[in-house]
Order: sequence, then structure tokens, then C-alpha cells
Amino acid sequence: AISREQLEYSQGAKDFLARKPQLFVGGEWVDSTHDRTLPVEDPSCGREVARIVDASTEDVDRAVAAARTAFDDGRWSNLPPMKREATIHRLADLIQRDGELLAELEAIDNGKPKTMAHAVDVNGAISMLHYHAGWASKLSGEMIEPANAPRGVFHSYTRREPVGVAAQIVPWNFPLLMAVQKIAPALAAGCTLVLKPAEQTSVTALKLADLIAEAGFPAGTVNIVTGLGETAGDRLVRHPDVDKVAFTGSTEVGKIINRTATDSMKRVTLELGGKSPVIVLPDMDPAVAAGGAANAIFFNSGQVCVAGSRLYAHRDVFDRLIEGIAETAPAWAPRPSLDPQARMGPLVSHEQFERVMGYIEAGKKDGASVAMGGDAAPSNGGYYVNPTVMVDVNPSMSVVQEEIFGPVVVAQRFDDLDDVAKQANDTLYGLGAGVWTRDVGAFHTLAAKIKSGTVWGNCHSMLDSALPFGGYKQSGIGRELGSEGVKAYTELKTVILQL
Ligand code: TXE
Repeated sequence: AISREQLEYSQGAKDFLARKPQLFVGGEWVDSTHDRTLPVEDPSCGREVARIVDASTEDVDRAVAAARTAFDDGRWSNLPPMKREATIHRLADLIQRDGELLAELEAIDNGKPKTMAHAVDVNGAISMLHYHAGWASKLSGEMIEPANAPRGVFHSYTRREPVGVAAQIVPWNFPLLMAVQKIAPALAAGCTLVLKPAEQTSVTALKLADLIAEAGFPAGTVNIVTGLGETAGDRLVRHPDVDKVAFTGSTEVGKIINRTATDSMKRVTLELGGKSPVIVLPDMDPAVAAGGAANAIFFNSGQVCVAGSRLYAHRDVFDRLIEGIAETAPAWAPRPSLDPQARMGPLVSHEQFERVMGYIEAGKKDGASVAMGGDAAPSNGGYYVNPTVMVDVNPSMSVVQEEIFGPVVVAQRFDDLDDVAKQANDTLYGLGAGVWTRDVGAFHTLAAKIKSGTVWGNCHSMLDSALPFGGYKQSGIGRELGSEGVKAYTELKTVILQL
């Protein structure tokens, strides 16, 4: 049961949630053209705590127009790079200053424990901005000699130009962090943008808008519109004045966006779903691997695109590993997000709760056994699912093939490296994979065989601003982060002068 005290919001959070629903367009807060709004819900108790604008087509068009004007007149892209760099650093500093409130708002809106929201989302956003700020003054083209002309006849070089106006659509699992992960490289490259947060979790993006205004970005550089995917999101993707679409979300919606955006040759990067394997080799101490495997799936209630949702343990360590994970149950018992002891919170919404419980039931019906959890946790209207491990599963089951996006892992045995590589690759997805072993040769052998954008050894979900991130197969198109992620916001132009 949830005590009142655990759900007491700070005055700052109450004040922010009480604000009039508005959009951030052209550097100021504006009203929507219509009066439709959407609820903001606290998933720890299922209560509505605020309203946000459900943007109209005209609202989206106005935001794109503001970004277009700001891009075309060069008020951002033509600033000296060091000025852009300093502005991005300033935004990071403001997030740090308001980190406590941002973490609380994220916990209220998304359901993740406030301590996690601070340590992961807020601190991640700060370092993401500091990292990308530096690219503003480091991006450049190269001088390249033509291969088929005598030396000294041509002077040829490439220029990296900002791609233009970016439409950025983000999901609800790491609302602030995903927003910053999108805007930081775009701003470093000199783009202007319109960001649409997920309708379930828009609060911290709106708080971010305040900080963007305070940091001193020229008006129209960053515009933030809240609203539904099928309406506001779709309009953004179709808008003729948008040059690039960056999306993180479900593979299903990613395919729709890809079709719509490429119809007009917009640049597209997609970071989509996953069904990432965690592989435990027989040399590994099962007690150590159990903690790692539990963290790989239960962190953020399993609402992580790279969640380690398929566990493959060598036959020799399988039973001990499952026991070890089951022993972590008390530590992961779901609690309200503002409870300082919470390590795992509720799921983000009633819809997601139903979806995850539906998968658990389907797994049981298909013949899987529950080795841990497998049910909802008692609550006062919140969306709590107990950490769950399912065994006796096979590859034909939906729990093994489909992204559940909840604290549910399916565990299977394997015999050798070839066997486990085959099993690990038996999926439409290819986002991440974790391997637990002290055997360096076996690790690198698997790292080469597994078809995924990232392979971790003895860790999981380790993302870093400098390291490229993205998916093989139906987990996405393109890479975010690192130099690749910034280049994804540029066009490469070749210039050739006959001397
Ligand atoms: O995601 P959507 P949903 C997976 C996960 C989850 C499932 C459903 O398995 O259970 O998707 O979640 C916007 N045009 N992931 O339905 O719909 C939407 O408003 C333009 C994995 O919430 O993909 C939101 O801002 N935009 C994932 C964003 O897309 C559209 C993270 C993501 O929502 C749109 C989230 C449209 N037609 C869910 N339809 C990950 N890989 O991290 C929706 N949107």
C-alpha cells in the first residue's frame, strides 16, 4: 500500500503541474489553436495530476514555421561555433541547477524512482549536452584530391552543413534523457528543431523548454509541442518544411514513420524495439551474473529498448542462475516512485500494465513456468508488476519473440557458443546483447557473431555519449551518439574548383 507521505509532491512540482497547458514555439509559451488537452497521470497511483496541450495541425505547422525561419536566417547555424557550444553548455548547467525538480517531475510523470531519475536521466542529460556541445566547434569537412585529375588542377573539399529543420519524436521510457539525446546533436550540428515528447510523459520536456529559453538559444531554435502521435507526430513527419526525422519508439510506428518520411526523401534515423539476449557462460560465477541479469531486465521496470529480456544460461549454471535472480526479488519489489527506497517503480500507464500482464498470461497459456513473480503487485491504483522470470519456454512463444517492455525475462539453456549465437540471433531485432564471462576469447567470438548494434561484456545497458548506438535488423536505421550521431544531422557537400 502507498502511504500519503510517499506521494507528497514538493511545492515546486505542484506549481509546475498547475501551469496552464501551452506549447513552446518561437522562443515563447503560446496557446494552442484549439482547447483540446490530454491528461498527465502519476502511474504510482493512477491519478490525473495535470493537463497538457493536445497540439492541433495548426500548432505543429506554427512550430515548424518557427524552426524553418530560425534555420533559414542563420540565427543559430551561423553563430560562431564557440557561441553555440557555450549555449549548449549553459543548458546543461541549468539542468544541473534544477536537477532535483526535474527528477521529481520525471518520477511523478513516468513512475521511475526519483533516485534513478536523478542518477540516470538528469545526470545523463547533463553529460549528453556537455559532450555534444564540443562538436559544434569540431565538425568540419576535409580536403580531398580528385583521383582522376592531375595534381594542381582542382581544389576540392567537403563541407558538413546542418541538415536543416529536424522533427524529433521521443518515447516515454526516458522522457528527459531521450529528448536531450535528440536535441543535443541537432543543436551541435547547427539544426533547428521541433521536439514532440510522448503523450504519456511530456512534463520534463516542458520544463526543459523553460531552461532552453533561459539558456539563450535564439527564438525558434528549439520548439516543443505536446500531443498525440497519430495527429501531431504524423503532421511533423509529413511536413514539407521538415528536412530530417529522428524517432525513438516502437518498431511498428517506426515503420510507418519511415514510409511517410522517405516518401519526400527526408533524412531518417530510427531507434526502435529490441529483444536483447543476456548470455551467461559456464565459467562465470552465477551469483555475480544473477545480479547483472536481474539489473539488465528489471532496471526501469524493463521499459528499456535494450532490456535483457532473453536470458541464455549454459546448462551447467542455469539452475543456480535462476535461483540467484529469484533471490533479488525483495530488492526489486515495485514501490511508488517518490519512495526513497524504490529501485523499481510502476509501469508507465494502465495500457502498458495491461500489455505486460497480457504477455505474462500468454506465456503461461503457452506452457511456460513462472520461476519468479508472474503477477501484479498490490497497489492503490498504480501500475505495479512484480519482477518476473519465465522458464520452460521455446522460440515459438510470443514471450520469447516479442518485445514485452516490462520486468519480464524468459530464460533458456544452451550447450555451446555456436548454439547460443544462433539462439541469440533468432529474432527480428538486433539492438543490444550482454555476455557474462571471464573467457576473453569466448567473449570476442560471440561479440563478432551476434547481430546487434551493441555487445556488452559483464555489463548491460551501458550507454555513453561518445559511443555510437543503434540497431541491426528491425531495431532501427542509423546510429545516434558519438561522431556518427552528430553527422546524422548534417549533409555532406562536395565543392570542386578548377584552378
Ligand atoms: O510506442 P509508440 P507506444 C515499444 C514497447 C511498447 C510499445 C508501445 O514495446 O510496449 O512500443 O508503446 C509517437 N506518427 N516501445 O505505443 O507509439 C508517440 O506519440 C508519428 C519501445 O507508446 O512508438 C510517441 O511520442 N509519431 C521503445 C512515440 O511515437 C507517432 C520506446 C513513441 O510511441 C505515431 C517506446 C505516428 N503515427 C515504446 N504514433 C524503445 N525502443 O525505446 C506514435 N507516435
